[in-house]
Amino acid sequence: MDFKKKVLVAGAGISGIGAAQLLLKLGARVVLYDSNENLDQEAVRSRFAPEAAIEIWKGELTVDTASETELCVISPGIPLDVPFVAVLKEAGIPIWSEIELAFRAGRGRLAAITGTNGKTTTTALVGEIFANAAESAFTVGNIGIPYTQEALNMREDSLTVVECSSFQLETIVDFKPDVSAILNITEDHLNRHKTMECYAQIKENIAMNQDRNGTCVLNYEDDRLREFGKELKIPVIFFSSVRKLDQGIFLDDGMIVLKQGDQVIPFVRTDELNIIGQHNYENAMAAAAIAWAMGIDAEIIRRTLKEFKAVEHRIEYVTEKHGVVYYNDSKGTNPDAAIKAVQAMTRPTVLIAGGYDKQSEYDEWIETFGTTIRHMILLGVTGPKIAACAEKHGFTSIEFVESMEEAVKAAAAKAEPGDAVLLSPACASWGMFPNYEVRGRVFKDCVRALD
Ligand code: UMA
Repeated sequence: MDFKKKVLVAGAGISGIGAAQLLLKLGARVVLYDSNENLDQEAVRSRFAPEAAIEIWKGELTVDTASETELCVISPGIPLDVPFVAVLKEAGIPIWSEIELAFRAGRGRLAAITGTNGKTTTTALVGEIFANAAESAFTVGNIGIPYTQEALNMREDSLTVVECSSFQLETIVDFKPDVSAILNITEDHLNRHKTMECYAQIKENIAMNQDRNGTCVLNYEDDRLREFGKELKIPVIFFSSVRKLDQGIFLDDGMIVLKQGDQVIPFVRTDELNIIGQHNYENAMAAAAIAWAMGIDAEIIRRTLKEFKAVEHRIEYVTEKHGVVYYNDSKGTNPDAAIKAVQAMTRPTVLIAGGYDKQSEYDEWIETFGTTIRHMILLGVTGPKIAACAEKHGFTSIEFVESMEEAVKAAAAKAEPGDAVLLSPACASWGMFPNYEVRGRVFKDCVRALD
């Protein structure tokens, strides 16, 4: 692959910087472009060697400037309907996802995981299995480490797992994992992808270049994915947490079991796992199936499943204060993820929710509150919309706050010994925080600062 060309990298966040650094190493001339007029160009420039062949542009992109470039590598957070993308398309410039570039530059074997929920936990779990199985292993992608940042460190014997968001899968071309997985598809990011059909199709792109040497791992309990799997022309491993499958991975009396042909491979009992809730059993099953399809020894998979602890921000235990247990589920960025957190609560719970508006519907989430959620504290622009929806469903114990600090103090005042306080917003963090990780850490800091 010839990278001796002028490449426009769109977006100067961590993906854009990773992509630009990779392209420079491959000999490209790079323009790092960001539409943010207030971008600190000096700070971005300082991420690169002084002699690096890079220009940094910000603001509006015109057809004249765009036409000088031969390829655009786009960051996931940039929607494809923004004006400068139209300029690039008009100039006939190919647009690659940042993961497409990394895939072409990387080496070794690759597992790729997508889904609306559970992908970070499953990716982290597969990453640990790979780290226990191989001398060289990488866990990259939406989980927070740009794939481009690590691509050139990969070797022929490396095992890599990449967490893929729909944003990243929207502009893949030849991206071809050895094993792909789609964990579930429920409503999310409709403000960007417009329809469920479009969102689902983008997720299904993950398997579009695979051939019979590859495998796709799919959730049998997701109607759309079950049909998708039946039509795929490549080997499929289905997983199910609710029924025993003729072929695939499922729960047999609390034991995670894989059946392939006449082979029956028991992995671990669910009570041997450190991650709780049915959705986590699904994540464990998907991870075991992915690792198995990658050729990993069953004993290594078993050992890692038993050792693995919950990832940060996903129903993460923070601390106990005055008999109240605090959980950080900042990764609950959509109603479906937030439902899983409500269902995992075993105590009466004070819920902190609200955030950026992705035009989600909240009815199903509020219907799961039952007797578990006894009070809700709302912050962010979605607060009034969530409150209106909750009141429609007869849930009225609601208060509004302006900041996370205020939310935590209000929750501590409301919670009684024996209760839980759960941050599980059902919304993205954007607008109030740069990302869900910062939101989760601010929450944890506020909790620790309580008397
Ligand atoms: N920008 C533009 N024009 C635009 C929009 C944005 O120039 O129209 C610029 C911004 O000014 C900013 C840069 O793009 O400077 C930000 O790029 P980005 O939003 O792609 O963010 P990165 O820092 O590169 O982080 C991205 C992912 N972010 C998003 O998809 C929004 C991170 O996922 C991911 O961890 C990282 O790449 C490494 O792969 C975060 C996320 O929220 C965690 N993901 C969503 C989710 O999980 O629901 C999809």
